[in-house]
Amino acid sequence: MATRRDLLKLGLVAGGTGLLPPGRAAAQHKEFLKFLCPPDDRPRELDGQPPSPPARPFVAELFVPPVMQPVASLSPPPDPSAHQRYEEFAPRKLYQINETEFLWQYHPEGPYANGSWSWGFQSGGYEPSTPGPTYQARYGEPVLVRRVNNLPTVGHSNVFWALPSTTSHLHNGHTASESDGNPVDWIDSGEYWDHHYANFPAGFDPLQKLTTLWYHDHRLDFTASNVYAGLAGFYLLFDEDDAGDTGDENTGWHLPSFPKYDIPLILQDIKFAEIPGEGAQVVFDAWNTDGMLGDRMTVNRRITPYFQVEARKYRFRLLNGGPSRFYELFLRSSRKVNGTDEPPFIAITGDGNFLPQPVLTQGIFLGVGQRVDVIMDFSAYKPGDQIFLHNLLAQTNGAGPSGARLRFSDPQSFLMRFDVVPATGPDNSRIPDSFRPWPAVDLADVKRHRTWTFDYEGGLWTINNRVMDPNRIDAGIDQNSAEIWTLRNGGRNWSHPIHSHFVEFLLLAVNGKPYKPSHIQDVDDRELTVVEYFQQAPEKRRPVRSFFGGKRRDIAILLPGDEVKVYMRWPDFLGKYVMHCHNVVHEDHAMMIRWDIVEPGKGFDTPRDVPGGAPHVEVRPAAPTIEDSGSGNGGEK
Ligand SMILES: [Cu+2]
Repeated sequence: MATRRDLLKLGLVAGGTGLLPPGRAAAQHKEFLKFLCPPDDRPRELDGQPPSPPARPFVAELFVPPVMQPVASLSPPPDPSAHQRYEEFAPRKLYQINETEFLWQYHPEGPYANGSWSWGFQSGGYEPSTPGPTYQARYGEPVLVRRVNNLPTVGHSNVFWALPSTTSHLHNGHTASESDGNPVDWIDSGEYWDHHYANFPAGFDPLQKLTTLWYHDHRLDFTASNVYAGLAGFYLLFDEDDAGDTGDENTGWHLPSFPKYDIPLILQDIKFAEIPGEGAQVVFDAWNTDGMLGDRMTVNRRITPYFQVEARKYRFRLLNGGPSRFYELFLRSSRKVNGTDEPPFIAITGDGNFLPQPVLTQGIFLGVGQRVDVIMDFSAYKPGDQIFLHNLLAQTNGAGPSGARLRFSDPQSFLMRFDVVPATGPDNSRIPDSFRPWPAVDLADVKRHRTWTFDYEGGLWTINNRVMDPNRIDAGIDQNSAEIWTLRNGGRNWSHPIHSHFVEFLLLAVNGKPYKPSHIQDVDDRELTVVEYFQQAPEKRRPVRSFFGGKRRDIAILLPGDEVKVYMRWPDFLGKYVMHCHNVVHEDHAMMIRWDIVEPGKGFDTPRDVPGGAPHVEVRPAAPTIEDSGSGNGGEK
């Protein structure tokens, strides 16, 4: 019988584009894989597959993940030499989080009632969950997270289509390479990895602060399956003192208090099949390399849930958790309030950062991995009123949005329902007039220009005609320098949400036109600056049609034929990172590059092999086996 290591290798070879030089990979795989990626003008339709078992909407209650609690100590203690700048940012809190397999109840009725096999996270005295517990992190408060892989060994998990070999990326954390959750820094069942999150803004620039981050699996070739299995959760970064985003509505910006009135919502579409004797189980299509769509819309992994809200303001952190669907979100209320039954959102962030000013918007567009925090004000509603969250973007295949719109009445458009109940106390939250300006673009620091073209070749998803090879460095970036990257969609029909790790970028141009963040186009098609917008009397303000994020982001949406130009700079750490398509099915097949931050003056343009014989997996700083980790599977000894 094959050993676990053999199976892992087999898994790698099967997913395998990362192991071969690009030319050989393309040549060898072309004959076998050409059917996987259809021609540009013929994306494969996913309709026609048997639907998931029925599930009545608004029967499941929204799951709100618990808040992570620190532990007093870790045994063995963390190894300071495994981390960059560890002593300088000595952890002030220690956490332990365990990756486990469990039955998760997506819906309380019918074939869903007994639960579906899932992977997720468990910590402290909490039950395991997906999404996992939410970190309440703070600038100025470094933490260390010990992540233990307590999943069953290969071949022994009920989630048979994912790989119990894991690495966890803190999406868009400003994180040292060894703690970033690089795709090759994986651990197997029974092992652990220490992540050091220093929690300071890039370049110590307060304008580079972040707010809504999330953690998710990033295993090379298996990201889609492992995130789809449930390995995701939120990491919320608050400001360090009594100013700004404190998490307390009585201080700073007075945003609704965490965690009671500040709630993260991960949107994921899941496909189920009813298995005799096992009920509804999650279906993963390993043969589909276009992208996967589910027909059951989940919020925090409950199918179309309801949530009781007090008649007051809330902050919701909307996250598109993939794997492949794009969303455009709208609200609809059961009766007209303030003259409308289509209330707007008040958007306060785009991806990981605060906007200069809040934006009133009718719709919110989210590519996979993107976040927008919104304030929703239920204070004008009466107990018994209902507000529905809809997705009106139609999508029938992995190519991206079809261009058609769903109607509010379409059952597929419903994501969740907010049920208004009386307020239980005073609402001391406010909506500030302004947050933080964008960080500056300093063109004098630009050392290089690079162009990345996202396309496909021989059944594989490519960047600059190459597939992912973790032993090839596609870009060497001088530490502390800035660069301008042009991200180009080479396909005529495919949409790609492109994510680069470590720092957020500033948008310079979209399709050749300079990006003008100060301009908003409202629903009456008037163009006006944010300042002009807010100078209007409140009753004269009209929402924007749809909010696509601000100037600063960590994901660039490349719709068919799009080209965007972005500015980035890379201070503080050295080491290996990645850029990839966040349609995680594209990422796994193998639309990803490795780029490294190198010492100033040692940067390079032409791809080169990893020095020193290019081991597939580099020497790992900290991954000893935990004896008797308590889950019952314990891993190999
Ligand atoms: Cu893509």
